[in-house]
Amino acid sequence: MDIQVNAQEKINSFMAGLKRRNPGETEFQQAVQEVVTHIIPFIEDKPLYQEMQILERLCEPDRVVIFRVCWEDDKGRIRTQRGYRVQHNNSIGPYKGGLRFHHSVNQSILKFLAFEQTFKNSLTGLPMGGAKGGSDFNPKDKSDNEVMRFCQSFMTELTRHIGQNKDVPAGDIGVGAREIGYLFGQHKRLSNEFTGILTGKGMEYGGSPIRVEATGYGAVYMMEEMLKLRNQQLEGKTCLISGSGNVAQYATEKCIQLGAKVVTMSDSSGFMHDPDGIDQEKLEYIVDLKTNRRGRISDFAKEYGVEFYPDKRPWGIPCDLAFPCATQNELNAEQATTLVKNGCMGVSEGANMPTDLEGIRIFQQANTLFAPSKAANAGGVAVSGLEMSQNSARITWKEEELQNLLQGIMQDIHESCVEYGRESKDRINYLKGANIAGFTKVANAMLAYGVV
Ligand code: NDP
Ligand code: 2IT
Repeated sequence: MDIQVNAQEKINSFMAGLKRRNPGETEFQQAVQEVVTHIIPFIEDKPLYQEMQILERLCEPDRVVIFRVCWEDDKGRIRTQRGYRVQHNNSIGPYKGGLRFHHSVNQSILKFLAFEQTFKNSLTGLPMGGAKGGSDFNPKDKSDNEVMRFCQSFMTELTRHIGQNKDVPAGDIGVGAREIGYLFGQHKRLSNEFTGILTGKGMEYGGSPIRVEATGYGAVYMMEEMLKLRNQQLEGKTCLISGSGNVAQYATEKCIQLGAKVVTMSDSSGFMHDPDGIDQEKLEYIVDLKTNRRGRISDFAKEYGVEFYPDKRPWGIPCDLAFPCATQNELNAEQATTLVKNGCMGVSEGANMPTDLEGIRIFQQANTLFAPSKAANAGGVAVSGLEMSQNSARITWKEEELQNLLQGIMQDIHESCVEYGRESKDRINYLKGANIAGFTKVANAMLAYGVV
């Protein structure tokens, strides 16, 4: 009891200091809170971590680079955007993490993502540190030429900060195959070198098989592993998926392949409900609509005569399983309560931090299977790590090999969560497990380096 009170006081005091030093950065504060809630009690009886201020150091990014990005739009007007790269921690490998282009991007969001990435990358078992970057540039209403000019300007500065052994960015919201191509092309031109400085590249120029599919597939593999422990399987389950971008598309595909029924997808304008379930043909329509035609999910609802709910999220539809795959804080306590009430037995987070702190509490109280993003969506960066290995060796592995590696990595992550997160025979706190397993490897590397 005393130990618990003591730990709670330490958490409160730690968070008060963090909030003071990072004012207004609510997403960063939220991500840290989610982690220290488990790490502070874990290090209670480990004085070395405390003396060496490992947790304090882990909550301060190695550096935050902020830069101006100027570009010219199709009307000849000069536009000014802000670019970022948050290099959070490189104790176990080069900085690694995606780039996000979205009008909402700010320092708080990128610091939370880089912080999370450090734990996630550690969980994969591969040698990668944590980083994140991006810009408040919105590629959605821009022409291909505008996106190209923006990417070239962005890379002209970013190029100073990255390198195959230093920092290897990839995609995230608003950064897909098109943007990676423009970014890689500009880096190649500036450096006069062909090196693996980005992942998620096209197959013609150093990409890896199944990188596109990896995040969504991985989130479903994680769910499959959790269900197995309860003698359940995906087959026959009704699933809600939010988002309709890269992660949502391939989570849907894997659900379909494993015999589950996906009845919703969404975008920033609302969600559609297809009670018959999205089949492979409908999914192909959605992939083309969202990726190539850059359309809206409401267009799918019109085309297939299903209901579209403007400005709403899908969590009120009864389901067995939920996969939030759009963005942070898209699932709150009220929506979590509705999901539990409607019989939802599992949640696997394809997006980063989609469930807020209160929502997580509701799932944990109800003993809902809950795979937090740093574990559930780690398949994407894991295959990015494998892309780096292939680039270093200048070879491409076979697709089948990568499929097996991805599945194996997700199984290992699940096992680590169970090892560190088991609270009783039938209760596993996957968030606690992921936090402690992710922390331990990075922390021990930091101890080895001394005070740096
Ligand atoms: P995409 O840009 O391909 O798709 C994003 C999807 O989310 C779109 O449907 C978009 O709708 C929707 N969305 C974005 N912002 C909002 C918002 N504020 N409110 C409602 N909907 C929104 O991105 P990804 O699929 O790559 O990324 C989705 C999530 O997965 C993010 O949290 C990302 O960090 C995470 N992730 C991605 C990985 C990857 O490999 N790509 C790896 C691990 C995690 P619209 O079309 O209207 O913009
Ligand atoms: O959040 C993430 O893990 C990603 N956007 C993928 C990062 C990567 O380097 O592949």
